Amino acid sequence: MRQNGRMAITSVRKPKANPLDFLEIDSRLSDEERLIRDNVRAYAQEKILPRVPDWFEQGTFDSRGVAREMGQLEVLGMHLSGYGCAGASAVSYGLTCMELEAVDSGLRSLVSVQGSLAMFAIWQYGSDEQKERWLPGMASGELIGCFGLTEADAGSDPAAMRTRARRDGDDWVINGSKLWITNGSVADVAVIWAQTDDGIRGFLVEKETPGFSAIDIHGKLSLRASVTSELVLDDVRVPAASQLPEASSLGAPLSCLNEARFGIIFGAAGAARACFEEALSYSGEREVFDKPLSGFQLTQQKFVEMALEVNKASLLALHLGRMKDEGTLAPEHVSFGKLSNTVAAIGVARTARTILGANGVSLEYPVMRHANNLESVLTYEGTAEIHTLVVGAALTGQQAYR
Ligand code: TGC
Ligand code: FAD
Repeated sequence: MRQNGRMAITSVRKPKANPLDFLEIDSRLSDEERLIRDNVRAYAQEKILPRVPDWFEQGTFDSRGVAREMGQLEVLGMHLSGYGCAGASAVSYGLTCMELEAVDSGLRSLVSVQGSLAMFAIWQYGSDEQKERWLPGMASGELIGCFGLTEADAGSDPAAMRTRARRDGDDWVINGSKLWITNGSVADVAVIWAQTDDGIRGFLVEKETPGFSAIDIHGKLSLRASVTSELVLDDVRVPAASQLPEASSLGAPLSCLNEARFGIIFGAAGAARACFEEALSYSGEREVFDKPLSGFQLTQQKFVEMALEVNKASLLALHLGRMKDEGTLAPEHVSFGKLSNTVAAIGVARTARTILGANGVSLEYPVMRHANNLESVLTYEGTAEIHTLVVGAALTGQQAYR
């Protein structure tokens, strides 16, 4: 029926499904998990999100202040037990990463590197003295850590690292450099992985140690609200007690990566959800050709495709989280999740961006910021190609990355 030359909008059946939780994944969470998730969501959305666009535009980040806030929220190393850590479940930690990355990947990065890389390395491979010295302060956010594995010529292949530690009496002397290190210049302690005569070992290097310096990397078009640095180690002398005693091969840093990659599985789903929700809200208000953008078939197809990806990513994250809590999660499962969810998230972010038209390229909306961030997320913690090869090896029994 036409009214005033326009087609009247006929009544539509009120949908039963909640567009923001289509598959009712929330109902699969425990009350405690929901409570933790809701607390983190409220804090991140109300207190952190308003500051992110400025940081992103300036290419700065209040690492010290945000670390303290995250410490107060009890999310730093929250999946670890003792030493001031919250001892939460893997799912609760994952949901936390989801909410942090729904705000910005840089925020989740700070928490991942602190809790899953630096703190986990000390918690899993450190001496009692090292744990007492560092973990409580890192859990509270008073102390910041970074994780130095990547080098200019050894990214996907960390076994090729050139940084070397040689024994000299009761000390170790470390020479080399690390590149692309999150939290590098703000860290009080750097976990440095280096070759020794006995293979790869880990060392805790304090910020003020002579010969150690950190130089920030500028000009990033991604993760702009995150500090990324080069670390230089020029005859850095550390006592024997700075070595992580339980780390005896490349397997040690790679096991830390499992922890951080796990957080990214949830985090990427959070970034995707944020883009989907922004586009959904925008398209309901934006009128084109005399009706809401959301009423066009082409737009709806985009929403359906995004909803499939966001829901599948969230389900996958939850499934892998449950496996981790049960103790059945293997590294290849983590690779499967990191690969699947980062690829899905970047696709959702790009599609959501198209729905916002020109506004989509503006920092006033979060979508292109997420899309740009996700380029780093696709690359760090093992590139999409490396995780493809890990899953490929698990499927075929043949390693193809060498
Ligand atoms: P390969 O010979 O396969 O293994 C060496 C030893 O490590 C063990 N291993 C693992 N252990 C635990 N977890 C894993 N995921 C493991 N993968 C391998 C393996 O069993 C072996 O143990 P052992 O006892 O026999 O010595 O090692 P490879 O040199 O052939 O390399 C394998 C490959 C390519 C999969 C690995 O090098 C890799 O994962 N490369 C990607 C590197 C990467 O992800 N770098 C990330 C740097 S940190 C970062 O990006 C932080 S960004 C964080 C943020 O800001 O959020
Ligand atoms: P390369 O290894 O040179 O890879 C280049 C391309 O070659 C990629 O597409 C890769 O997938 C492909 N490739 C590599 N090997 C193969 C193969 N066998 N077969 C087919 N294709 C292959 N590192 C840290 O240690 N600590 C940090 O805190 C940290 N933070 C980071 C923060 C940011 C913002 C970024 C961007 C990176 C960070 N990284 C960090 C480094 C990150 O882990 C590496 O960039 C990543 O592992 C890839 O290494 P690369 O950049 O040297 O790429």
